[in-house]
Amino acid sequence: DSSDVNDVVNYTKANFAEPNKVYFGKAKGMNVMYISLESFQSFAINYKMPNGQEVTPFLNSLARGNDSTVYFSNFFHQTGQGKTSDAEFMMENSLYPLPQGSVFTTKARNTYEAMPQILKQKGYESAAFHGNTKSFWNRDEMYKSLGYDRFFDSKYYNMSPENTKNYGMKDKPFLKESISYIKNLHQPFYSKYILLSNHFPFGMDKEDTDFPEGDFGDSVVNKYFQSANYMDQAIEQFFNDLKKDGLFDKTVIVLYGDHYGISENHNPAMEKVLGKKITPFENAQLQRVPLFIHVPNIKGGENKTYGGDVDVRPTVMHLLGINSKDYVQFGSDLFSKEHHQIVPFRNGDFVTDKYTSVGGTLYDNATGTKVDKSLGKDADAIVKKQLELSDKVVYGDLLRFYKPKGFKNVNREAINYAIDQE
Ligand code: GP9
Ligand code: MN
Repeated sequence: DSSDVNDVVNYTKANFAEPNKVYFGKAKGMNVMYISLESFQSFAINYKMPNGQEVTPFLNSLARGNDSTVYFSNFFHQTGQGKTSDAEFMMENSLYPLPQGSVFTTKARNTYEAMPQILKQKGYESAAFHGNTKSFWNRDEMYKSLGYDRFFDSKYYNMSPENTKNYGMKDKPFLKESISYIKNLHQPFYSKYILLSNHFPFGMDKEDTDFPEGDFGDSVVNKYFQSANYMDQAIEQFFNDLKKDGLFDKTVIVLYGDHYGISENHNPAMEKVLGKKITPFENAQLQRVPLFIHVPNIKGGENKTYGGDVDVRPTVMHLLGINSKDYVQFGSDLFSKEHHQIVPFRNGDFVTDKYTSVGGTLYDNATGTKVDKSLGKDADAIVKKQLELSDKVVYGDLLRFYKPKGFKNVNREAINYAIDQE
């Protein structure tokens, strides 16, 4: 009830990290785009095939700071069984997904105070783009609760056999066709694009790639590089289209890997890729996914701050000049000097800037060796507390009882994604 929500609000306010003045409001009034990079893990950034070819030359250029982009190299996914949808959930709510099952499928009717609805009050139109059926992960229900005005699903795309593979639209035609819808959005807009083609088991149609397969004795790992290279090209094409259309310089673009693509079943091949043994410690390090944030007119480059999905919402709100203090949030602004460098995983393991905890064993990040677990005691308590409070919010639908200043609830009845509403 409302006393439970008070505990949560008190906790999140007490842990608020003040915005960094250098970044606060840097992107005020600008458009926002989130691009979900399917199954994309950080080990592929700057990775070179045995013949010397970079897998993701375009994303590598962003990692160097090109196009006013900041690259977070110590960023981790925090997803559970809800995979892509869990990452979406965290990005927009700064809450954790559920310990079992998917919050999108089981808690879509809750009250949320999510990015699309927050920005609606600042005059933004919101739109989600996804080249597959709208009911996948129950998105058509959940997106209403998040406040999305528009949802461009498979009905809006040319789903020809050449344009699609197992999970729907291939990234190049998907982003190409999205451009015409983007141009018709009211500005400023808040939007997200769910890429699909770099999905397990990563096989591609021959005509879509001339990039070499890997030779690591495992078809999934071998094809991952090809498929990641295709996604890299699709993003470069999209950036060029945005530049041509004059959108690039008035848009914040957040690109993030949604979750791991290569599971522990493929460790023998991944050991060849990485040239080292994949211990429980190394497996936790492999949960790094890239986070890039393009902000017009800022100085780009690598940022080594440790963080995870829940930290993105306060980071972007502060870039847009909206103070997030009044909102229930478990993350903190990655640019803040007070940012908490503790990254909880959904199973209670965690990574900090110094230590990694896996199954109750603590490791030193610098050496990967076991250390006395009392060194991680404080972080462990924070991780447990955060997951527990977040679960209370989601299971108890507690945001019903708390409204941040100036926030207006979503009116689900006023939202309709049927194509004949156009
Ligand atoms: C499908 C996409 C892929 O819409 O979300 O599913 P996932 O990566 O979550 O298995
Ligand atoms: Mn996914």
